[in-house]
Amino acid sequence: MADLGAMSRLLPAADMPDVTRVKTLFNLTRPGDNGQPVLIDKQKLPAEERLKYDLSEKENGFREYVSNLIPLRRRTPFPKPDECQNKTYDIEALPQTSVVIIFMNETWSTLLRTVHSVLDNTPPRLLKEVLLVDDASEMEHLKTPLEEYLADFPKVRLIRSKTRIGLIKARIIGFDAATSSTVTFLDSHCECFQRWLEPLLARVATDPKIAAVPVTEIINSEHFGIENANPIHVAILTFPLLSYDWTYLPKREKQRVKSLTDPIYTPAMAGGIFTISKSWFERLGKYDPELLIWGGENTELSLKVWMCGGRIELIPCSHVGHVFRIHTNYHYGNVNSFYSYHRNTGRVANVWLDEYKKFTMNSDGQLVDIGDVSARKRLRKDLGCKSFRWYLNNVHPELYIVGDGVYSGAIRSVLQPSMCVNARDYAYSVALEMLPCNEIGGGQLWDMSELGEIRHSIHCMDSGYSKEVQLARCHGGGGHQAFKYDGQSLYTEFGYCIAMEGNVLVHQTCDGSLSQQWKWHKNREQRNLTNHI
Ligand code: LR7
Ligand code: MN
Repeated sequence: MADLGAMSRLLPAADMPDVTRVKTLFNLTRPGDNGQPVLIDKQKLPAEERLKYDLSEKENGFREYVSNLIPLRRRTPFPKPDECQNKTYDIEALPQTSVVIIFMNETWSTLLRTVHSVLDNTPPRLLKEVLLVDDASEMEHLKTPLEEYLADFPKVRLIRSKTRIGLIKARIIGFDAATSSTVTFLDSHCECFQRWLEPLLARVATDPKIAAVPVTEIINSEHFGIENANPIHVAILTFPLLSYDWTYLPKREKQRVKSLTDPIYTPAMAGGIFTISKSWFERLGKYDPELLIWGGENTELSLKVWMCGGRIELIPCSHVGHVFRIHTNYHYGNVNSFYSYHRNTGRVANVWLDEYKKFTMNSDGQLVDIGDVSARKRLRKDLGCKSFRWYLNNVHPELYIVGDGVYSGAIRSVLQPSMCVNARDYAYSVALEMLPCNEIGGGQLWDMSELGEIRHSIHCMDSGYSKEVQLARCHGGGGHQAFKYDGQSLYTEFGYCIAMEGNVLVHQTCDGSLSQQWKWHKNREQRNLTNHI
């Protein structure tokens, strides 16, 4: 558990950088303007400043010292791709939104920069209110100083939770207090780009069952530069943790969209930043209120939006920056992060995954108790939602479920049947090796995915590096990571056979020899990847 004493320190005065001094020292005129990084050579800082500099990362998981050098109001970039410049929106015709920002022990500058970036980059007509929900923070600056600061901003309302309730319930409180027809959620360390909201509202106005997600850009945790990345990445689900990962645009979406600015159908979302119709979120049962501090709610929402008749769209012309912390700065109250995460995802798996729940970590409460999910199951039934298999076939055909590959398990040599392909240490840039079969899985559990990848978790066999077959991060793009298995030979898209040579895996011209033959368990048929919603 984190050190509470350190976190409830008095801010901002004591730990604030000597801004004028540092600005002069590094010749900074408008630090961070337009999302530019603020580069500080720590060695050139006076000793007492260096101390604050060092401490600020330890306490927050990001360099608060640098954040404090940047004005609370800074300009943010105009989103890429450049085609977004030509888009126009009829402000009078769009619905209003209530922006809900939940926070717990957030630093002064990151929280207020979030608020100002909303106020500065949103047409006033579209912004009904900004609801700040304080999840029982302890830091002093979030008490009276925050109230005094916000008094100047009539659209901003502060709601306090007396007890620590976690981010999911905090969001529900903000949602319930919202008075407009759409609600937009943000984390407490975000910065909205110019014209971020209009494209989101335009989609929700078109179809209220669309949950509209902006492109998440990285605000660097060291120098606070904001990326303006292009091309964009979409979120996909990951098993067995029921989390998400970022990946390139799936091929079928590349084919479906007509322009770079078209909404992209995305099977999942990171969870913290999106716009949704108030009545649709309400009908979907908001979030499971039994979810604890952190995690799982993003998967719950991703699945139920799709399975219950809606759609998640990633909107290329809407961008929001988010500070990705290096480590968490908050404690979990009377639970811990392990308990919270696995209880939450265990509940989600039991309600939404049907027969696929067995491929997740806490499907039967084997790690931590998941409580009673009957009310959430009833909700799903009442809403008449589709099955997880439907989601798999129609929304997320490329989803890789560990243990559920077309072929799955150990890949055993026919030449030496006691030897199996092994992904020891998941090391990249070295040849994959053969080791005695361990019969338990671990580094010897391989799945062939729908895309023909030979996967071990997020790692894939890759034939693009050398004569030896190596392991690389899966990229989902086929090519050197696509293979075929005919029940005997394992070969690349380019026609080379995978062979055992000594104790490593190599590519060879196929000749039918025993060293090129493998045993691998067939688990199921290939899915039909063509029938997309
Ligand atoms: O007990 C808590 N109470 C809170 O109010 C714990 C956190 N919070 C607040 C916190 O101040 C922040 O505003 O909740 C928000 C999210 O907490 P973070 O910033 O510690 O989480 P994260 O950014 O690491 O986590 C991502 O996954 C979470 C899973 O539950 C939530 O869905 C977060 O909203 C989500 N963040 C995003 O989607 C931001 C963009 C991409 C990323 C990461
Ligand atoms: Mn966050």
